[in-house]
Amino acid sequence: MSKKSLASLISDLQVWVSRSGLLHEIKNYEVSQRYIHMEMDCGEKITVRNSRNSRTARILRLKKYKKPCKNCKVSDEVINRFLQKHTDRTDTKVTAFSYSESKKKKSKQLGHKKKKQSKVQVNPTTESIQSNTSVSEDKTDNKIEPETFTSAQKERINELLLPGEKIPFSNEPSKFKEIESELVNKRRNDFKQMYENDREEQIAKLERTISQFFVDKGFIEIKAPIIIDIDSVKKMGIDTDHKLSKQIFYLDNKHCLRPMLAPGLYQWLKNFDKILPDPIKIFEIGPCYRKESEGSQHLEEFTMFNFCQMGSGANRENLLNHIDDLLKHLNIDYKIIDDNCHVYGETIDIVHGDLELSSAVVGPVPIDMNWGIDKTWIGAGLGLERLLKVKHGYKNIKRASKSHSYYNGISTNL
Ligand code: ATP
Ligand code: 9VF
Ligand code: MG
Repeated sequence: MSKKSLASLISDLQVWVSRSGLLHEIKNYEVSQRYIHMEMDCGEKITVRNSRNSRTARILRLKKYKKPCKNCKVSDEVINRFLQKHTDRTDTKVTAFSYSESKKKKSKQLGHKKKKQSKVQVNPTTESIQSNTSVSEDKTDNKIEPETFTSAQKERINELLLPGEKIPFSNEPSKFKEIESELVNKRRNDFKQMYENDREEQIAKLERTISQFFVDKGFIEIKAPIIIDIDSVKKMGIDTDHKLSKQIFYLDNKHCLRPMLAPGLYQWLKNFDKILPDPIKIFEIGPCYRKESEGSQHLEEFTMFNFCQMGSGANRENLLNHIDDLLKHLNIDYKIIDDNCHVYGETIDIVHGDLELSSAVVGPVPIDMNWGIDKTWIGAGLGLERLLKVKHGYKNIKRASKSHSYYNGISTNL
């Protein structure tokens, strides 16, 4: 018997249990691809992962709560329905680092969530990023009439358009060549302008911005090898027979490309612990590699920023403050979702819409032992291409990737 999805539990029960055990009545809720946004009768708003393995789903199935929320004025009828309604309780194995419904459908391996309860905060001071308007690179939401252009022509126009840019001229089939040549000219012009005025590559520039910001915050920058020992992946709890090891690029029987920065950071924490004063604050920005099957949000080669602080000040509040400082500095709006993953257990995920920007952790965690680390720590990993996707409103993360097809989000096929 399979477990009910969280969305159907919520639809059946119309209640939610907070971390402190308060039973809330749901006023309204909205299900998006990966998250469920809920508003309680008391006014509290929360976003949780839409996963049948989340803390919320588990608690709803187990029907555990301490007391009803006074401000929700939960009726006896609602409480009785909650207590009496049958819900499935078959245990499901969670095998990857993180896990989500959408990932499961696409048989994703190294996404890794077994979800947990959530508390949402919206950064109120930053402005939302405008996404594309009438014509975009996403074939599904542009205004190019399907019968007007062939799919190859549509693809070509979308490739040449910038996010939010409107198609020039009319969209009659006879005009395709004209439109294409107009767009090619515009893009060539953009490149000339960039060469004249700017000359900075967006991933490199973002790396410099983040690096400077964290150096100024007292973190020391490190660079660790990209080719790593398979043993160090094992020390992260990922064995070769582990499902998520399928996402790792193995080079030979001893080495692989790093899928994350943590192994290098653990090593540096250990080294610096004998040398530097408390707290040890370090970070790295660099390439990571994962075999991925998903399209618009995943790259197989991407750039991770991971900071961590070990010793004093290693608490949730400081962790969230560091992330908030950075995302405010980058002017990126976000929400916080409490989550769960296989490498670290509980995580705090930072999301923009349905896109995960970061997973953050408050240590210690059991795998610390494998690295000889026995102090408290906080840390978070953020993907630079995902930050660029949000910042520039790219529909597909490929525009932000290291590639020969786009430079700073502009097609080079001109
Ligand atoms: P997702 O669930 O979206 O697959 P994840 O939870 O597997 O991501 P983490 O291991 O938490 O990712 O990595 C930290 C951050 O690195 C993510 O929040 C994301 O910003 C970025 N990241 C991870 N995998 C990729 C990828 N394949 N392409 C681009 N960025 C990625
Ligand atoms: C949290 C995301 C264990 C003290 C050396 C640093 C962290 C970040 C998780 C990342 C990962 N971990 N992609 O570790 O900061 O490792 O999966 Si440390
Ligand atoms: Mg994550």
